[in-house]
Amino acid sequence: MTERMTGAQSLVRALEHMDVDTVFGIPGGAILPAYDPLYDSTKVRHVLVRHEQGAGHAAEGYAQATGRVGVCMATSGPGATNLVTPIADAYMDSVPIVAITGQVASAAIGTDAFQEADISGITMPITKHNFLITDPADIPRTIMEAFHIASTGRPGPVLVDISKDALQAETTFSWPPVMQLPGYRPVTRPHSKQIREAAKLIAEARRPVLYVGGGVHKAGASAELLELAELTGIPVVTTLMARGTFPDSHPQHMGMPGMHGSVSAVGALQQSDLIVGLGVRFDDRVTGQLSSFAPRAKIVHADIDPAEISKNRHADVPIVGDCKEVITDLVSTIRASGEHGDYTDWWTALNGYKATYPLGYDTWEDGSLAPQYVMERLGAIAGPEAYYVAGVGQHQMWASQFIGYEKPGTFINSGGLGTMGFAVPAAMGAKMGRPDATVWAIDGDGCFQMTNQELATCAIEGVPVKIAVINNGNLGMVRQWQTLFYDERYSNTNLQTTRRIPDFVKLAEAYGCVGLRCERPEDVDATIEKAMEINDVPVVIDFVVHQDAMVWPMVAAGTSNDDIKIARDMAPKWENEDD
Ligand SMILES: Cc1ncc(C[n+]2csc(CCOP(=O)(O)OP(=O)(O)O)c2C)c(N)n1
Ligand SMILES: [Mg+2]
Repeated sequence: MTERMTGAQSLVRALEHMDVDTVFGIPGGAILPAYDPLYDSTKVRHVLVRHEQGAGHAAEGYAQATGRVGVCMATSGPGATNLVTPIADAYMDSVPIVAITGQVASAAIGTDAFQEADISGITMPITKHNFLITDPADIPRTIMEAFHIASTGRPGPVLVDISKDALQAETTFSWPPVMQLPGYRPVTRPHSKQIREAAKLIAEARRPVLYVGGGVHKAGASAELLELAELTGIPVVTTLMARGTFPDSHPQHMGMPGMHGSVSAVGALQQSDLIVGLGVRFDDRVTGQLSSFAPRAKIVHADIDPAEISKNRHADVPIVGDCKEVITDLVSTIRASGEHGDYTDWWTALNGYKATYPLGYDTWEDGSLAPQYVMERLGAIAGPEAYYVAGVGQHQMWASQFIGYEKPGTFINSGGLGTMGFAVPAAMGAKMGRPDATVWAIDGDGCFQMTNQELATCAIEGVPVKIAVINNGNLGMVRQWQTLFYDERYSNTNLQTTRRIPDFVKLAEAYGCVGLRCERPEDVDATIEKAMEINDVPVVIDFVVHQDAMVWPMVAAGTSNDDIKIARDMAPKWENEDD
């Protein structure tokens, strides 16, 4: 049935048909026609944020916690450009979001009209796809296409920019529209010959590793991964984007690889003779210096995006496909062959690394708080069912290392872009997507000062997130690099939060949240427990920690993984050095 309505009404109707329940945004002139019918929608809840960057990260948090498409909305010009950072963030981490922006009237496009910015041009390299609509008849079909593109194949952000006159004009609406995407056909079924090749290499290998990335959870394949790991007995490493996809407590788990990975995970990759990469991209933060990465390893690389395969490291066996199908096929092929590799010596070496180089940290004699201890207690008290959403910096790495993840998707962070300010709005989006779950943001004092205004949104909209600010008074991760590589010359990294500017407890209270402070190890449990008991308003804990805590292990940027340090000037002793 076709109905007459405005383009704006057809936009809202299309969102309702796509089962959108939450949109994060801020109105303005060009998008205003869309906000009028939105006012009447009983299905779509619009959440008025305080900054469009918050809308974008909230959409990402919502998407990552639910597996559904997150939606954000902004006006033209500055509203749209404020979405650029979260769009780039979603692109780097393959997060399915749809960003809807108003554009100046079609006749004014290209004239430097008031609040005009070419947002489709600006976001061309950071969106999976984007659209500029000037004909209202295109709105329903384009919305359906945008959701389809964002959520299928390798997920990612899609922008839909709609000119104001297209929103205002009369059009006809009918549902469902017919999508017109003839060139878009993501390959999900892996090639059986490639699967057999991979199974053969696995049986022949002596030192194999399953290198697991964000793509495995995105494919919903953590159960299949567990089956593959236990069937073959191969050790598993989980990247920053895959923490929780394989349980941390599992004896086959070696930890996180990369710049701040564990010795066992980094060593496993470096010394392997076969890396089975699943939904990974051989990112520089994992490989270190590429030319010396895992020099003796053959590579099986499975990914849904063919552009990832052999991008950084040549794949001996490339497999294009959805990780769930790839892993399922690998399991059945290996099972049918009945062949098993012998990894006994390999496990002896790896268990040695695990026992000799566990993750550890310094405690402080002056009685001040070690940030890593805060993470350990938070993980223990909030438990594996909670969601943990990190900012970017030292606290992010400690959150990855010391909380302990058992469930897929429970650690949400900005991996690829490394966006300070991600945590508070992303935690808000995660909590709105999973209202029954406990959602903890773990933020730095620097990051928190970039997007904490969304605490107002949380308090007013009734989104009781919990925020642990790891307050070391500094842009700690940058300060760590200055300690190690710039002769302790601390240029512009001291935020002077020790002067309580701002006072995070008062700031929380000003935003209608509960503010707590914790400065000593003996108060950590009681403070976290108090926060766990408050479920009607957001809670912020100011954890004042020692400013000199460092993230270890570390592979210095651009150096070889073989040169990983477990503390300043302290390197592990590798098994093969004796060979
Ligand atoms: C938007 C943005 N600007 C700058 C950086 C560079 N950067 C990376 S970590 C970091 C320090 C973060 O400080 P804080 O939030 O206090 O976290 P800490 O490292 O102290 O735990 C900076 C400035 C970044 N990642 N993102
Ligand atoms: Mg800091």
